Amino acid sequence: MEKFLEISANWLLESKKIGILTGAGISKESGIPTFRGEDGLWKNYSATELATPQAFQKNPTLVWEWYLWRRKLVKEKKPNAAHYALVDLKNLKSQTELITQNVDGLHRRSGFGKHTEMHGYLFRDVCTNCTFIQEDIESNEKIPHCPQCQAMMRPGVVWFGEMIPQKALTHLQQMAEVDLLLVIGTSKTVYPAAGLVHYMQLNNKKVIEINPELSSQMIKNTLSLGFPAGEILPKIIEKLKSLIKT
Ligand code: BJW
Repeated sequence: MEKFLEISANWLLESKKIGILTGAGISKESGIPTFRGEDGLWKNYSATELATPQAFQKNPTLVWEWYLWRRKLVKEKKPNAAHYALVDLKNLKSQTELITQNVDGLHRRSGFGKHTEMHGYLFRDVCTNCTFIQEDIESNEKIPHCPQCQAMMRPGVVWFGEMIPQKALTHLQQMAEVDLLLVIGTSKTVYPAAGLVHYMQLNNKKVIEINPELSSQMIKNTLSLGFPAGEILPKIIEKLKSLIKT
C-alpha cells in the first residue's frame, strides 16, 4: 500500500487543478447502501428500477415510499472519514472542485462548501405542475402536495432519461480541464458522469480511482486503488501533508 500512497500524494502535490467525482460508494462506510448489486435492493425492488420516471408514473406511492425511507435512513447517518478527507484536501489544494452523483447531502454536511450535486438532492421536493420547489420539509403525507397548486410533488432528483441540469453539465465539462481527477466510489455505469472518466483516460490525463472492487495497480496514467474510501483517503491526505511540510 505504501507505494500507492506515495504515488497518489505526489500526484496530488504536483497537480494544480484537482477534480473529484464521487458516487454512492463514498457513503457506504456511513451506512448508506449503494445503488447496484445486492445493496441496492429495497422490498425486492432494485434501486435502478425505482429511480425512473416510468416507475413514478406507474406507482407514485411506491416511489415516494422508497424516497421517504431513504430520507429517514440518510438523516440518521453522518459523513465518514472519506468525506472529511476531501475537505482536508480542499484546504490543502485550493483549486479543488467536487461533483457528486450522490443525492444524500453528506458532502454538504461534511462542510466541503461549494460543489455540484449533479443528480439532485434527496431532501428537495419539486412540483410536477408548477415551478414550486421546497427543501428540508418534514411532512407526514404519503405523497407531498404542492402548497401553491395542490398538484403532486416529486423528489428533486434526476432519474434515468431525464436531463442533467445545465449548470451541472457545464461544471462537468469544465472538469475535463483538471490536471488530475479523483474518482471515488462509483461503478461508472451512468452517463454523463462516466464519460468524464473515459475522457480523462482517453486523453492520458491523471486519474486516481478508489473502489474496493478494483485491483490496486497503475496502468498508464490511471492509478487504481482497491480499498474502501474511508480507509485509504485519510492516509493519502496524511501523506500529502507530510510532503507539503518537507
Ligand atoms: C465503494 C465502497 C467504499 C462500495 N469506498 N467505493 C451515453 C451512453 C449510454 C447511455 C446514456 C448516455 N448518456 C445518457 C445515457 C442514458 C442514461 C445512462 O447513463 N444509462 C446507463 C445506465 C447506460 N443517463 C441518463 O439518463 C442521464 N440523463 C441524461 O444523460 O440525459 C440526456 C440523455 C437522456 C437519454 C439518452 C441520452 C441522453 C440521467 C442519469 C440519472 C441517474 N440517476 C440516478 C438516481 C438519482 C436519484 C436517486 O438517488 O434516487 O443516480 S441512478 C443512480 O446511478 C444514481 C447514482 O448517482 C448513479 C450512479 O451510481 P453510482 O454512484 O456509480 O453507484 P453504484 O451503486 O453503481 O456504484 C457504487 C460503487 O461504489 C461500486 O462500484 C462499489 O464497488 C463502490 N464501493 N463500497 C469506495 N467503501
